[in-house]
Amino acid sequence: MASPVSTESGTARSAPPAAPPAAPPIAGARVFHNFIAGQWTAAASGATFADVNPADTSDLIGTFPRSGPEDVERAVRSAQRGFARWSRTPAPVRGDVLRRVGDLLVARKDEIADLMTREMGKPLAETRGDVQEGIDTAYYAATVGRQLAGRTVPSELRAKWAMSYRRPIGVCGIITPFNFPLAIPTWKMFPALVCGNACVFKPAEDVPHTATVFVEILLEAGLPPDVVQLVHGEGDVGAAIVAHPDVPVVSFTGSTETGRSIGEVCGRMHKRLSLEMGGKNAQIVLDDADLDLALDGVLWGAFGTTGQRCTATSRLILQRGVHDTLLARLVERAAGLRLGDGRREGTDVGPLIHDAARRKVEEYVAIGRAEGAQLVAGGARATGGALDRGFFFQPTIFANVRAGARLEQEEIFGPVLSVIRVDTVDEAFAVNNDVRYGLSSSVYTRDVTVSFRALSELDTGITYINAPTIGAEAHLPFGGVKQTGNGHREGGWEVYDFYSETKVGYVDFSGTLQRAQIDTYLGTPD
Ligand code: UN1
Repeated sequence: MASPVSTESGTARSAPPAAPPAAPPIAGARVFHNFIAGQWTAAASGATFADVNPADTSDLIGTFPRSGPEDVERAVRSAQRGFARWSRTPAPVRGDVLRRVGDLLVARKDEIADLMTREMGKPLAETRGDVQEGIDTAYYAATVGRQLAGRTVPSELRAKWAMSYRRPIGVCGIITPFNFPLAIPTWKMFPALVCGNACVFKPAEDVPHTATVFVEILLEAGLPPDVVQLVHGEGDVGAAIVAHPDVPVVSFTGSTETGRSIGEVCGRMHKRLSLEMGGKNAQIVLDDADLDLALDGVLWGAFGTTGQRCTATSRLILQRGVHDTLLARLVERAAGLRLGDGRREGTDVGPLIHDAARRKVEEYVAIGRAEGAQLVAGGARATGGALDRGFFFQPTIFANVRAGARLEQEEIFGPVLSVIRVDTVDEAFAVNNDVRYGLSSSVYTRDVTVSFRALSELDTGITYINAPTIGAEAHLPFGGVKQTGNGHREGGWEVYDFYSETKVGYVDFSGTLQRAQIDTYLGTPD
């Protein structure tokens, strides 16, 4: 079962409720629970699912509740109680809880990174980075508690004040993916919480352990129990949260297909919805680029996190003059990447998250071949020794990929890079833009004019100059255009607008009826 949170730390304010004992459905497995209505509890149905290490499927992390609508119902009821209390807590006090969350994440960074790598595979350097992104988000949110600004502006009438301010909204449904098991929940929940909302959190079923530890930390830091609910399970749990009439705000990161159906429900129910979805991000390398830099950038962008980032570099657009040289060097370097258990020193690339993800990558390799692209690296499962126990796949590169081909257009979410040759800057930009997604883009060049053209002409939410497509910083707005998003941004200062409702107040202290737009107008001073 989930280990009760240590309260020995000086930062602990109140001991969170301990998890109840439960009969393990799989002999010897640790049994974890939901956190609903202030208690660690099993699913109402008693059903569970197993969480396994994708680098070694014989390593069972534990079992988690396979929840259903009944559990979601209880969670929403409790979160409403939490909201009633938390929304009245002063925002600086709310921010202070998040500062303590940041302190606890700092203290437990290595431990969380280790359990996260065990659960989803990316190497320890990356899971430490994931925790760091959560720490950065916590400390940023903590200061926002003292800055949730509105505006006071002049009224057009005498003896009258006009001002805007923010109000909390209610219960937020938070649905998160496996690839950033800590960072993405923090991007959503910290702003939601500092704005005074309560959260019903449904993490991806591949990473329930990280989510459990995250909620333990929130409670240890002093978040009142009803304010956060953790409901484990599969897509039907997310669907029940999205469709619940008392969840007015939904934030989702995941596939464009799932985002579309969430959007349909939220549209019908007039809900506020933030979507972060697919990407087909390109790194463009122009003839004048620093090739060493470009090479390091594409290896990190394409094969970091085994290509399982929505910001991953899945297309490499090479100008003719550097095409052959860079491609040859890239193929050589890709072959030297060390695959393995992310918890082992020296591993560059971990496994894919599960077998279905690996099968999807295999399908795209077949599609690439059928489309006539030239496979120049990888293309098969990585096998032999310990690799046989996990979902490993070789870093894969296709050359001569045709712009417009499925391989070049569709999100694969794996270690597959498509190389497209172009003649000119204009052609490179056109190829970059000719996809339905628009999250991040990258241009390697020494030309300042082309750099600024890229910033203004590439249709993505983020453009990097001389840096890879991954690595957005937590204190800047994050999100994409076209079918990557729906216009909202996470991170930075903008996300606080999503999680708060703007209200306007007018105070008339003239003692008379003053009629706006009628009794005064510009140009008629006393
Ligand atoms: C994601 O892949 O869903 O910019 C998020 C980056 C990370 C976040 C990725 N900071 O690559």
